[in-house]
Amino acid sequence: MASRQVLLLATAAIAATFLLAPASAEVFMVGDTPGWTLKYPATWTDGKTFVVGDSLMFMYPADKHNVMEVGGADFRACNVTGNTIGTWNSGSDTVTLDKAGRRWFICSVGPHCSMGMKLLVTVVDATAQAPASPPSSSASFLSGAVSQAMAAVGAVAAAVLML
Ligand SMILES: *[C@@H]1O[C@H](CO)[C@@H](O)[C@H](O)[C@H]1NC(C)=O
Ligand SMILES: [Cu+2]
Repeated sequence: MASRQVLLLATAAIAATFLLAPASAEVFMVGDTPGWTLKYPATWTDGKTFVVGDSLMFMYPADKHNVMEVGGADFRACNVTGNTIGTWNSGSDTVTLDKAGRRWFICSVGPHCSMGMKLLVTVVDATAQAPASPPSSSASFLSGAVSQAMAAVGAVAAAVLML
């Protein structure tokens, strides 16, 4: 009897971890080790999921690069004189992904964009499928947590299919 309760508690704890995981915003270091430089790897976004509330941290020598947010057409053409949505140039810039959808970032210095300093992120909304009210009893909390964890897995699967 006691071991069944321990098992239930352990299961609830694991389910709660899944439940709480999407709430903690992630900070992504753009490009990881080389950062936002000419060595920025084109494959950096592979396998990553960007959720609303996460943020991008661009680290680079401020005298050599910058961060410019543009639209899709200007991104594809590396048009540094197109319509600018935002510009950052401190060398240590945090950009919060505050809404779902696509965002396009380039470096507007010289030919850097065409040399590979361009980043497209697709931001997904993980809270869209959260339940409206918190469950009351521990049993319904458990099933609620499990179903939300399943919903999160489903959302990621759907996001992957949309790419
Ligand atoms: C760049 O953007 C400007 C302003 O929208 C536009 O006039 C120009 O044709 C664009 N150049 C390219 C190469 O797309
Ligand atoms: Cu640059």
